[in-house]
Amino acid sequence: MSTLIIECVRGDIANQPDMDAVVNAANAQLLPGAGVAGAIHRAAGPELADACRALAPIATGEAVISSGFGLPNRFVIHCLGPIYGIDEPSADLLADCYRHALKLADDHGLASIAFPAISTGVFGYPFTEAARVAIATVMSFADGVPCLERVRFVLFSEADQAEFQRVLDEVRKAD
Ligand code: AR6
Repeated sequence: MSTLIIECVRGDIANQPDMDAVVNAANAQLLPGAGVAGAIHRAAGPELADACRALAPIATGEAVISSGFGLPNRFVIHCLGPIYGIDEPSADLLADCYRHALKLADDHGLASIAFPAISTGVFGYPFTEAARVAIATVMSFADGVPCLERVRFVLFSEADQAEFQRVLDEVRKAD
């Protein structure tokens, strides 16, 4: 029986000081972008982009790990989510992001990881569908990540946080 704590909060993914790692909703080149990627690179400083050069490019569904540099977190795990309507099968590719990020965190002995809602901004993934994939994937993978104690989803708006919480409660009830 897994004891993994899954929680969702409203906040900024670049300001989660109690987490060992934060996840970046990256682009293939791991360059600073808009949204999550912009916030993470701004907070981490230019050293992160330098470190990312050696790790890029990454494929859709893949995850790679770097130091957190100026962030309060030891690590950043960079995931490339699917562009909705283009990268198919989108649900499988989105689930791959979460699975690969959790595996990397566990392989590095991390106890906590914070995710944004990957692909739901610039990449256009419908929010509720993406929340279902994210939650179902983390729950189904919980037993395979013995080091991890806490997974936090960080949602940017109050409406997104409320919707994510609703889906989390729904999935828990059905479990
Ligand atoms: N903290 C938490 N969530 C945030 C933040 C933040 N600081 N900023 C935005 N969000 P996006 P994607 C939410 O576009 O869809 C980038 O430019 C946002 O409201 O960051 O995977 C990259 O370079 C949305 O719900 O990521 C890629 O090219 C979610 O985070 C591309 O966009 C994801 O939005 C990736 O697109």
